[in-house]
Amino acid sequence: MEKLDKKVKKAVPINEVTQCEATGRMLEKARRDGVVVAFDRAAEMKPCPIGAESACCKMCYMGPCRLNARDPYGKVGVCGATIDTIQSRNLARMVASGSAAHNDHGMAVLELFKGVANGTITDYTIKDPYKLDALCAELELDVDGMTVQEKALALADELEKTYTQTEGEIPFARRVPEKTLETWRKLDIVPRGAMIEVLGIMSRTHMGCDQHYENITKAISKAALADGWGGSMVATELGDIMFGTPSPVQADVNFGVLKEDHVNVIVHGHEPNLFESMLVSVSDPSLVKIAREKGAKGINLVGMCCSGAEMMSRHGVPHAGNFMSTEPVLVTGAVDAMAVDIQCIQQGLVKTAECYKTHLITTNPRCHIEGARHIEFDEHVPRECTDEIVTLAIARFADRGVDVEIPKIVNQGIHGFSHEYINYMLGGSFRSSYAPLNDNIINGRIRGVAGVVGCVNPRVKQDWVHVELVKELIKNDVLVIQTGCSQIALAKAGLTVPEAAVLAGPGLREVCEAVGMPPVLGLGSCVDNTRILIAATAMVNQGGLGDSIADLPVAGAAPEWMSEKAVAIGQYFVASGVFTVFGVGFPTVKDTKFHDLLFGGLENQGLGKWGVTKDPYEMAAMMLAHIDKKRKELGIDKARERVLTDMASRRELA
Ligand code: XCC
Repeated sequence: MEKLDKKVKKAVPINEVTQCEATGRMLEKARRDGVVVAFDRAAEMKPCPIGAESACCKMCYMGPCRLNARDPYGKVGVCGATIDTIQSRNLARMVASGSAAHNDHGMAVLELFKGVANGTITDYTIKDPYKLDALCAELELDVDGMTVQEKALALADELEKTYTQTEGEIPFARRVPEKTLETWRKLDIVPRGAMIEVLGIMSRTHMGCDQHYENITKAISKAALADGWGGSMVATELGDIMFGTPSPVQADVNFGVLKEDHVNVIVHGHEPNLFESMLVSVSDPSLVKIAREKGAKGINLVGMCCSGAEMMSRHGVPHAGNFMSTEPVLVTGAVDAMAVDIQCIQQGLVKTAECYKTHLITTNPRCHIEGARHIEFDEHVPRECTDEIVTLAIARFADRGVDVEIPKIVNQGIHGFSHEYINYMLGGSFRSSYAPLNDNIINGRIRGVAGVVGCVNPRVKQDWVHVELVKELIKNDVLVIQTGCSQIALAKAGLTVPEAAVLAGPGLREVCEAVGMPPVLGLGSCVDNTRILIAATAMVNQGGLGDSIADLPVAGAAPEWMSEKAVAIGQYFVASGVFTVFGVGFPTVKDTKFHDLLFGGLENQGLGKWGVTKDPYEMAAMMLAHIDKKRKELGIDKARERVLTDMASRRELA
């Protein structure tokens, strides 16, 4: 077997870098095989202390300038830029990149949708015409008497404004609770369109332009909201219309979903179109026949990262693991092909794939990787790409030439809780409603709701912060909703099953058992964080919990974040009114004006605020304190004190 030359100098004990047993076992194997993965590279590469706190500026070439985070106002850059200007410009560019990534993804989904509507793309269809009708009605489109295709075109035209409009408000601003929207208008942070907001950030953060952190922060909020209520929301909603709105499905998660006697194909990335087409290819009788002729029992399709989470939530496709497991999964030797599209594709995959003779195939015009084979995916003829990948995988199966070692660990869970399903689950088909959720929050059985989302990051123990935080939250009667790599961490920890209700506090447990739901609801991929915004809006509209999202007893967290998309997501939650806590660290210098604005000032303006801590228990305490503060402001804190001692009311619910 081909091995990497580089030796791991500092082999950190495996139980310190991951809580995922399967990933840990494959790290051991990688070390035996002499293969270096991101966990090892992280141990070798200390984070730059100046960059970690955003105290450096490279917006021009008079520097780069480094300020002293321990004495932030002791120095300025060559141009005179202060620490607040430098940090806010840096954060603005992170948000611009994160928002651009989600908006680009959303635009690709919109293009696909247009093609389906105008008949130029025939391999995909409209699977949820009811949702199409509902969206047209919500956006007040005049579609009376139109065919499904015509309605889809009208909707596509309207939603295109999300990206291209340069004046006014993005279409889904209409969905925002009235008081929240009023606050945005007062602060002038309602996004016009994603392109102009992202372009605006790149322009104003150029050397010598916007040099007031408060004004830059407004632009940050606009670009972030253009992600959450813009591009990401379009991706989720049009994805539902084309591929089906999720409802609960059982799905298997972990490395044990790989099958030694099958051809194993992994799809890793973010856009659903490649994955949907691959699903068709792996079931094609002629390809299955060839696989069988080569000695395989069949073709096994498995997801990873976000498109995996999306496919798992929609169709129950098995999921092998989250971001930090993408290299270790190749160490099994069982992966015959890994097809990737965009975002979170580590370049290190090329070397690891080479070591284990796995085909690593890039498919998207905006993500080629040096050393990887590229087979371009075209929605007009999608099977040309996906069939070719399956054919390569079959050939590799027939001649694997490496040892195969699959950790036999599989965790079953229930996923696919869309907003529509939550509505139905709580209220039933004839009276779909959030009333039972709000009622149980008001009477105190449920203390509040927390969105726990986001990446895994080798700077902290993989999955551990997610799992400990969520256990702590549910123990304290907080209902947890999840997406992305976080959802996979909890699925591996066995918390996405109804039986996990035994780990919840008495109030939440009663509600879960009455409804038959897990205390942790998986909503899908990172663009599906918009389902959380929609759920929060439904809670406001239902009544009894205040007039804006900022009034709700809810909090958010990204305990192991790493990507710029995560920062954009965090900021759109904060700007929507949610207290949002990041783990790992945060790229600002404490006790500076910009930091204080993000971590407190925005809340005084009627928005949410940021928090940061590495410790999951402290994170839970911060979120609970915020939830309790909101309960008090709503005057429902007393109800909770009563309900926890009131056995009669528990029996009544049961
Ligand atoms: Fe983060 Fe989205 Fe990537 Fe996972 S895949 S590492 S952005 S949580 Ni979306």
